[in-house]
Amino acid sequence: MGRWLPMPARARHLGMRNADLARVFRDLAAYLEMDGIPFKPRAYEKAAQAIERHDEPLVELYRRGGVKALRTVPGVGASMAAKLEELLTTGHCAAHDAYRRRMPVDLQGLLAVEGIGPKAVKTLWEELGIRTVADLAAAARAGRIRALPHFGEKSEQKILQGLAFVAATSGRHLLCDVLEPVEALVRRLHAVPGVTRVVVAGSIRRRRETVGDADLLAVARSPEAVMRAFCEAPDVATVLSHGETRSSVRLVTGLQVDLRVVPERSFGAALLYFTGSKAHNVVLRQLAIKRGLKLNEYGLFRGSRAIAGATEEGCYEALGLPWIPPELRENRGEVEAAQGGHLPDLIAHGTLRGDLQIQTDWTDGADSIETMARAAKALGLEYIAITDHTRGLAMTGGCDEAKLRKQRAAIEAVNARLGGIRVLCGAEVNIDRNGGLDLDDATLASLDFVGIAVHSHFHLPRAEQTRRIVRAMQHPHADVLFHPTGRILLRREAYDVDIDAIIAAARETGMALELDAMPDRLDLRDEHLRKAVAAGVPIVIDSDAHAAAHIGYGERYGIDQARRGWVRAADVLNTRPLAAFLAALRRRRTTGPVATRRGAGRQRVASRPHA
Ligand code: DGT
Ligand code: CA
Ligand code: CA
Ligand code: ZN
Repeated sequence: MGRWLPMPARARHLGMRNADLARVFRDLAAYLEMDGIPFKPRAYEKAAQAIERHDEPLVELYRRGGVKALRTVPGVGASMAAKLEELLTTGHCAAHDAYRRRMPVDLQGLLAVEGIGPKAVKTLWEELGIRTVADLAAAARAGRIRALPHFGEKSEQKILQGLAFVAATSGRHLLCDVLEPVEALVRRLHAVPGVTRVVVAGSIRRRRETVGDADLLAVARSPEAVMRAFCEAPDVATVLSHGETRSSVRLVTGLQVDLRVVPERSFGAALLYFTGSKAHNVVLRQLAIKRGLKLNEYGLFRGSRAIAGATEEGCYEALGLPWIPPELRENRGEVEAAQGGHLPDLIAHGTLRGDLQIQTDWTDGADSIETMARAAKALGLEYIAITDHTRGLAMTGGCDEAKLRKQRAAIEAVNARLGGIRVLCGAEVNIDRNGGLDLDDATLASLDFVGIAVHSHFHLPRAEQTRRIVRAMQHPHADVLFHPTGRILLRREAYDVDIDAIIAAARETGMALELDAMPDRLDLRDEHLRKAVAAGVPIVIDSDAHAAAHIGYGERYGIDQARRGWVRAADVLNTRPLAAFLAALRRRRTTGPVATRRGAGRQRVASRPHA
């Protein structure tokens, strides 16, 4: 339901995605408006919307039916279809390129500022040479905009307000959306002769869930050649600055990318500096000062002599520290832990053995039980749990008791057909408004694995929401709380819930908490994970897959997020082999009433090393 889905792999490799095509059309609409051409701007704007909303990638549509098929998209006329064909076959559009040469400004960036329309962009460019949002901010602050024709003190004020809003609310991207274009850029730069290193630093290297901009570092014999290749890369929409050792561009996706070329002897210091976080850097610099040293992006210096700088390890070592994993570099106690020799042994990629939240075509998933099982097996997983929705979620065709009995038979048939992976019977049981579950106890008891989740009444007051969820967690047949926060990144806030109370309840009841690895969800922020693990609460990392292509999310995004939360493999139930996993589930450990077993599960889970 409205989940983030990746582009089908086929379309991605064949060139422009619908979003890219729509962006070019939006640019054209703005350029046409600047030229004062009537009607056409609206037509291009409307076509851009239709292209963006079109379910099938236009590249597929074009391959099936050529230009004629493109004209079936609402609002796309003959000349637009010709432009789409040009874009799909060459990656360029001559008309668009000509406009961009005439007015090389960060068009979409500027238009995103409230109060700036295409005509204003044109005037700002022609009168003041404004190309970027940063140029605009500088001009507005200097009071240069009020002097322009058709502008005034009031519009300057409005622009300043618009800029403040843009700075505060937008401009961040999901990590999952930036990884691929950034990696493509890295590969391109690697291919430039004389380039010995290209790496990603900044928040991407720290694997933050959202990213402001991308920071690349390179070591190269000829910095000019790298800079040229960077600024001329096919994904680049606008060159924001082009210098000898530093350039910035905006990609067609709107992501800003900064590239710096550094000398080999400074590479480690530069990587350390530009990986950040800023707060981590500040602590390291203070440590250096205490030792009579100076740390900056060029190296670690005693007086004018560099004592480290070529490698990150060397810099840390000279500061008396072991190397600290980038995911921990947020100044949340990692430097102290490093000094004390107790950095966590972070969960590694490739350690998950099972995936525990999987929806199928029995409810709102796209694929069959068998397809999901085969996909999981292909990725090397040992077990999965099918957790379709329950009847409380009527719009998904949620399962009732009878449907779950039928599904068990279907799962057993798949297990009989398919060796090498075990499919468990589970459910994502709906928590009702009062904390009750929508399946009877006998059915819950018959399942191998029970996740419970809130899917409605997101806006209850905090105390009520917390009480409701805690009550559901006390149900003796529940193993894990799915969607502990319900947030959707950059779109929907978490429910107002007392996460400390949820963690305390998990600790008391022996429940596990889910790290949902769907990359626009990641229920459980880094700090939540850290608190949960510190409390001895077991974690489950799962993909929340609604299609076979999602099964890898636990490995890709879940582990990254877990590492940011100081999670070790032993803290995660599904790093265990099947038998140990099943034995560690709350249902297997809880013989009597939950209340008499307080804390027992916690100790076993926390103290037992990863099998
Ligand atoms: P983002 O882009 O908002 O997701 O976050 P970052 O961490 O990538 O931040 P960014 O791109 O502004 O800068 C990259 C790194 O460069 C940052 O993590 C630390 C370093 N850095 C930037 N400005 C400063 C600064 O003024 N002082 C120090 N110590 N480090 C800085
Ligand atoms: Ca950055
Ligand atoms: Ca940056
Ligand atoms: Zn679903």
